Amino acid sequence: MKVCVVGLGYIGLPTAALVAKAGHEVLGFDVDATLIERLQRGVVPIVNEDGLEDIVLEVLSSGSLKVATEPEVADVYLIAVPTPFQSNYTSPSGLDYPVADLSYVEAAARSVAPYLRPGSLVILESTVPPGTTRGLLTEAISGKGVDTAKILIAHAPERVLPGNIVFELMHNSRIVGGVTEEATSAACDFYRTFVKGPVVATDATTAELVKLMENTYRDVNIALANEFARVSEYLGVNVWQAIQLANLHPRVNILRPGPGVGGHCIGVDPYFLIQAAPSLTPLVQTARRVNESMPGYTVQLVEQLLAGRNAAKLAILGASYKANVGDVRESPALEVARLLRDKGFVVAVHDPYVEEYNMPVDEVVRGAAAVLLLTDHRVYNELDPVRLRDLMSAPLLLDARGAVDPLRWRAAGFTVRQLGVPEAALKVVSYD
Ligand code: SAJ
Repeated sequence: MKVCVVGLGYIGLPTAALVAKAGHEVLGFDVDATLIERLQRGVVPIVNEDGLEDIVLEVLSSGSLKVATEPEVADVYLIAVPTPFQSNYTSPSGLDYPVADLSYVEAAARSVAPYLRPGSLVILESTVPPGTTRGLLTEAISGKGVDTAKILIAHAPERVLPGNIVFELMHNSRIVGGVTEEATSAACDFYRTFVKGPVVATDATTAELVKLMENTYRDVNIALANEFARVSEYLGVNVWQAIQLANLHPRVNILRPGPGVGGHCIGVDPYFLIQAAPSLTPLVQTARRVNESMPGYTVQLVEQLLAGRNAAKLAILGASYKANVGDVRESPALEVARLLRDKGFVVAVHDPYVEEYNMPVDEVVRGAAAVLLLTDHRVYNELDPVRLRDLMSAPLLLDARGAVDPLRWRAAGFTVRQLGVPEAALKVVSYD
């Protein structure tokens, strides 16, 4: 089949490459001319995704994937554009929460509309509020004069985990929901040509809700872990140990506390559910508030650790939103950096996965009064606390991910503060 993938970002590009590798003729379309030009030169902008660069380069050089700044006539259109939220929105009912910005979805639908023919299949992969595929997407197409009764329109939310995209794109199950049964069945047949996991049929609105339920489930559970961290500190208990013990129960799996929830999905998608049913989502709203409070709470821990010391420079290890990826969107680490700068600190940031922050750790840590481990990249396991201590103006460590062995750092002379571990415990075991 001829497939046109609209939007060549974190999802669109890997999907376009895999669809091409499965034997389809693929055109990747993106409005970003610089991106298209870079791809044409063989530059793959997504890093640290196993196998991705090889597959993209292979299908680009074989010609089964072409990229352009204009769409073309195709049998299948796959829309994978961003759906961020509009911040600072106050709803007519007075509730203050962000709502989805669907302008990219609308623009994508309008841009492919002139190329649609009776029987064309249009699949939306972007995460959207329930009702968008049947409503806004269909209306955007019909608004361009297309008879949508003759077009097959479906939603198949992407569900891959950044850091493991290629594997999950092929092996995860897919939930596919059409606006009509004919659209559902055509879209399912298409996914079965390149997905090895089960492809499950439903309707468009159910598929939209399923995706939001998945990410909201994770957000609420991370909020619970964060609440447990704060309660444990208050009660004088080590949360990491308590979670480990609770998780010995066969039906309990508590997630990990941290400095906040970042990325473009988990911290965003619950708002799409809130937007759809504001008075029915008190739990989801509270979870968002808990997770959004974590960067500020992390700053309080830093101030406690500094204990009134005259600290000018602080060093943050890890800028990306989670371990072992180079994506800084909505990163809690950068939010903590911003809050600390607002308080007058000089903040140096290190991250081996992010070009802007990829420099020797020593340079970032030199002269700092404290090291703040905010993203638990694997490489930080190899840090030598003795060497770092000699570079710093004071040997203080805040570990907001429960990632380091505090005894090893204390043995090197560090005062260690871990999120979810009370100050009292710190005083008892400290070497200084
Ligand atoms: N986090 C914690 N504690 C944890 C787990 C995560 O603080 O125990 C934090 C991370 O550090 C990060 C944020 O939450 O800042 C989100 O990370 P994540 O690994 O939970 O999720 P994402 O955003 O990388 O990917 C999610 C996935 N959804 C689910 O696991 C339900 C992925 O499958 C989706 O495809 C993706 O969102 C998406 O695109 O929607």
